[in-house]
Amino acid sequence: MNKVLLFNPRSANNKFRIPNSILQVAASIDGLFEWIIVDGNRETDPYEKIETYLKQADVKYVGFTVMPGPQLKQAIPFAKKIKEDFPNIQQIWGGYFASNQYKAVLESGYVDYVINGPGDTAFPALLKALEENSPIEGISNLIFKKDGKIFKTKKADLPDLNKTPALPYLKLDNFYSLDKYLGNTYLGTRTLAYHSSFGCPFTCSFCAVVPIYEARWKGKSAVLMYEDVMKIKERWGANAIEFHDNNFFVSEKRTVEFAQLIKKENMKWWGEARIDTMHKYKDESLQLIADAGCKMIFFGAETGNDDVLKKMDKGGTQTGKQILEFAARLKKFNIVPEYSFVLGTPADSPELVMKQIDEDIEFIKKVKEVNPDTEIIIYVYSPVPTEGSEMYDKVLASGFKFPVDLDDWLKGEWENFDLRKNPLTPWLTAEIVNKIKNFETVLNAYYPTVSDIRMKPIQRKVIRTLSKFRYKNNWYAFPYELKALQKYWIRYRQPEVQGF
Ligand code: B12
Ligand code: SF4
Repeated sequence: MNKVLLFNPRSANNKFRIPNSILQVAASIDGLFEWIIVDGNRETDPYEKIETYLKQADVKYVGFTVMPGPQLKQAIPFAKKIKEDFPNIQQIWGGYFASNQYKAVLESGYVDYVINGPGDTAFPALLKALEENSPIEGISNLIFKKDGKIFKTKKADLPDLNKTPALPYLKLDNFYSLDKYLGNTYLGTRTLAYHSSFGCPFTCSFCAVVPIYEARWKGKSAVLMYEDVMKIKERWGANAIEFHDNNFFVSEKRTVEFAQLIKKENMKWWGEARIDTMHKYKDESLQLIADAGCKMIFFGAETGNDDVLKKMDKGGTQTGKQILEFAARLKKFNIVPEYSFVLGTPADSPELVMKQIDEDIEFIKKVKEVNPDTEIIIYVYSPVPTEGSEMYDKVLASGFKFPVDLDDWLKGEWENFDLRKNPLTPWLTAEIVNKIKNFETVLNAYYPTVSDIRMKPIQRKVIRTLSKFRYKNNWYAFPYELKALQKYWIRYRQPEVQGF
């Protein structure tokens, strides 16, 4: 039987997480095909490693997982080189970038198939069909090119994570010691990255999860999650968990059950949620979650402006008032809210865009007043192809276009776009982008993130003192002194780029 090589391109400079995407894909073919993993995070020259494996003639398929941003730096040139050096190898891409930008990926000529969303049934089905030379048109979640045209098959129901095969941690450990995947973070010295659900039931118009999951969510049972976590705790000594779900807290019942189980294990944990969902949680549930080790929760606050929240299709119930109330409420339970804001959404005129940003800055400062522990993450709005949404229609009408050529995604400006730092959207002038960035610099200086555990108390004190005047007096322009300190002295790590 032909072998499969699974590649996780480099995504972080340190604190490498368990490569859950590729591991879940490996689980789906485990026992059916022999597979090999190459993790770009753990290799100094991953291409050399890939080449060595490919020269062992029985590897016929290479699967890449690709999210936008830095992973493209290895994904694109490596796929190109594999096509040149090993033209008989079939290349299959999956992950958020591949699914959302499938046209550029397939038109490149070096990627043969794209798995659109979960690969749990599509990937083994595709490999089987290719091995047997049978038709692929009936396989769900697949995108491919035939006779010069791109075909997209229908989406299957979400996989039931209670039934999908367990992740092959032991096999991964044979390739790369699992030990080194348990990072020292704000949560604990040995932090496990765990993914317990697919999708999200909402349809926020700026979110890349929407075109892939189409407002569906399916979670693993609390008991299974607990059992998985315990396996890693007992064998490898995990003492904290980062839940990598898009929306971990969708079900209060599941969260409470999990909290009851994990409470006695003395583990700290973190996950992502919605404010309107969690504001409906009972006080007893929030208390239990806190007692069970939940230290911080990431929320998409987005903006304090109710009209913009509506335009973002933020589920219909989130409001500026609620965002503030909830930050204050979480303080009582000693859970840190990590609020993310999306600044720079389209408006009818440049003046209105600027006005909105000024109001958002004011609002973020209000959040800090009601709960100074709130961690603030600022993104500049970078469009995702959520076809049919009002916001995306506005984006297209403005003349914005995604690159057509896959290689263009490697250009610096598109990397900044992916990192949601500079979105290249026609309505954002350099002045506006600078304003957002300068405010972010001053804010991060006055309130350095607690998640950067390498920062020394003296560094926090100095930068806070230096930025106080600027923060208090709304003077954000040209904060070069703070930028220099953050870059050269503190080496400030933004949790949204590198993780905790
Ligand atoms: C972990 C993670 C990271 C880690 C990477 C960790 C690592 N491996 O070292 C860190 C923190 C570094 C990171 C950073 C970024 N990330 Co990130 N990240 C995630 C996160 C939370 C989990 C990924 C994961 O493990 N999923 C679990 C697996 C099981 O699910 P999956 O990836 O969807 O895989 C399934 C399918 O997609 C498919 N599939 C995936 N790969 C493959 C491959 C093959 C061959 C096949 C057949 C199928 C297949 O099958 C899988 C099983 O069903 C996701 C959100 C999420 N919940 O997925 C965001 C996410 C992927 N990240 C995202 C982004 C934008 C980024 C950044 C680029 C920007 C940012 N500021 O957030 C940065 C920069 C990244 C960098 N340095 O490269 C976005 C992508 C959005 C988009 N526009 O497409 C997501 C969706 C978060 C979000 N909701 O916005 N990230
Ligand atoms: S709630 Fe979060 S994950 Fe869900 S669609 Fe909105 S932004 Fe995306």
